Amino acid sequence: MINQASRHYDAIIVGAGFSGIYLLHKLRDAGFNVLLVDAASQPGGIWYWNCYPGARVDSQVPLYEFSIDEVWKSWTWSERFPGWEELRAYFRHVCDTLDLWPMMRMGTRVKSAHFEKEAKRWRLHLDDDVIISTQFLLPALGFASKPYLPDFPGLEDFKGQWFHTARWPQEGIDLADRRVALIGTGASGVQVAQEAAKSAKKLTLYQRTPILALPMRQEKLSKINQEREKQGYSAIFEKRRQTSGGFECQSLEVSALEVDKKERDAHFEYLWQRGGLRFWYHNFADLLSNREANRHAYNFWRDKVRARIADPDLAERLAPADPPHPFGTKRPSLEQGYYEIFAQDNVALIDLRSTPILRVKPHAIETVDGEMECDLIVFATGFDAGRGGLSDMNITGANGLSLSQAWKDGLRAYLGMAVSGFPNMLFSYGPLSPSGFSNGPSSAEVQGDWICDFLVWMRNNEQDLFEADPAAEAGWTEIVAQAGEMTLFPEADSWYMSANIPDNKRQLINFPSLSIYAALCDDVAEKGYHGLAVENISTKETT
Ligand code: NA7
Repeated sequence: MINQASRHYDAIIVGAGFSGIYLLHKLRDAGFNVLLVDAASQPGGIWYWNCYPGARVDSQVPLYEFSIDEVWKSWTWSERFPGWEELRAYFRHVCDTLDLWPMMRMGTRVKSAHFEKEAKRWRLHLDDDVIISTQFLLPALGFASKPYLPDFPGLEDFKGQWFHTARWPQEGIDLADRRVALIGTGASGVQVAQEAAKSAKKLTLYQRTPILALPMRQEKLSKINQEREKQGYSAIFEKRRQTSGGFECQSLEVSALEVDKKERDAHFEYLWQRGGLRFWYHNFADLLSNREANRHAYNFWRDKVRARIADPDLAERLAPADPPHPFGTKRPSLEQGYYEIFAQDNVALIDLRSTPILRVKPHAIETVDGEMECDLIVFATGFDAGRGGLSDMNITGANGLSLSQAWKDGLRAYLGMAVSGFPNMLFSYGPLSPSGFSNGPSSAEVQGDWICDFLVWMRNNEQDLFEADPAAEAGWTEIVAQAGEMTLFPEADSWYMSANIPDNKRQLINFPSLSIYAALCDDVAEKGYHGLAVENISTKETT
């Protein structure tokens, strides 16, 4: 039985990760009647779904947290790069501290959302058959909410267990003494591999493209040291909004080609020793735009990694003489002893470029070289990034067109937030914004502040309907494409290019700089939110 709309809200947020929680906090404080809905039973976004062994964040403390004073002042991390359990606990702390629970409806999936043209409001059908409505719809699904499962023939007949890393059972899976087949070597694959190698009877890692992984340099954090470091937090939080990646610093202004080898290697070495993603975001100015500069970085990385691998064949597969793609155009991951696991007797690497998978058999994976038995298959094969989760929400706009249909020829969105034909909808952390390229909380706060300011502006100006202007939307989509052309990103078959999903249109799905993005959004706001047509429904005045 369907319960008709029992509640109408000013705004409904979908998603309880960083972007959704931040929006909830901001909009509640701004006086909006707001509800947050999430399919997960606990907040945390990807840290709810990605609870596989070893799952942890690749941004170091204090970058990967909210800049909200009462939250960070009352929270202490135990590790420099926290794991999923601690991240989940952090989200509970955020909701407790900000008293957000009463506005959260967890464990509820939005089955569909459609814009009612007459009533000029969004109606949401929830999976418990409740229907709710809202003036503003704010999907905040993250870029990685729809896992990608390649279509390997025979999987349905597999007699063991199989899981995607992003749909790991909440009760956990013991890897000890299992014969684990792991497909994929992105950030998730590396983390699972490191854990599985410790206890699995056999770990077979199926690699299509070698990951260009960087040393994490994990550290335990003491409360007392952290309290001392907190004196610098406000400055770091301010700074991270002003950098291209949302980190505490960004690329140097100097080209890798302007300095001699000694100086260049000294900087590479400095970044390497400091660890984390710095080799990616604090490198030379042209790391991601000049092939020669990029090659210097790759060669440095390759030689560092090869020095850790005794077997030359293995070294060539994990760190090839020539780069599989320009360094950093696929997301590097962080590793803790990843390259050493391949020397263990219980670990094997299969290179799918020379040895493709033919099919899954009831107890094995068959490649062109024969069968390798396994009783657990782990798919660390990534996501339909950016668009997948939004498409699955079955969003239908004012003209009866679904968002998937609207995007069939490619993604388009004004400022990476608003889509023409979908009035009163803004997504945070969505495609064509800096989301995938930048540190999550930094981007979530920049967009969350902007969205909240805009809705307050609408209220103050007695406007209640907005929609992206198609020309402005096309202009923004072109800006993102052009920004991409200035970089080496188009050279990789990455999820950044939407090239990891067979049928998606190849296009850069993220704006490549958070600081420039924030400045452009601020400019739009200062000029009266141009590019967004606004309307007062009662008086029908349009600006
Ligand atoms: P990623 O980074 O998208 O990695 C997916 C991995 O799966 C990658 O190694 C892919 O190889 C591999 N893959 C994908 N499809 C296949 C098929 N059909 N056969 C074999 N291998 C395949 O996902 P993650 O979950 O690791 O990380 C997602 C993001 O989370 C990450 O970028 C960070 O921002 C955090 P490929 O490279 O395409 O050859």
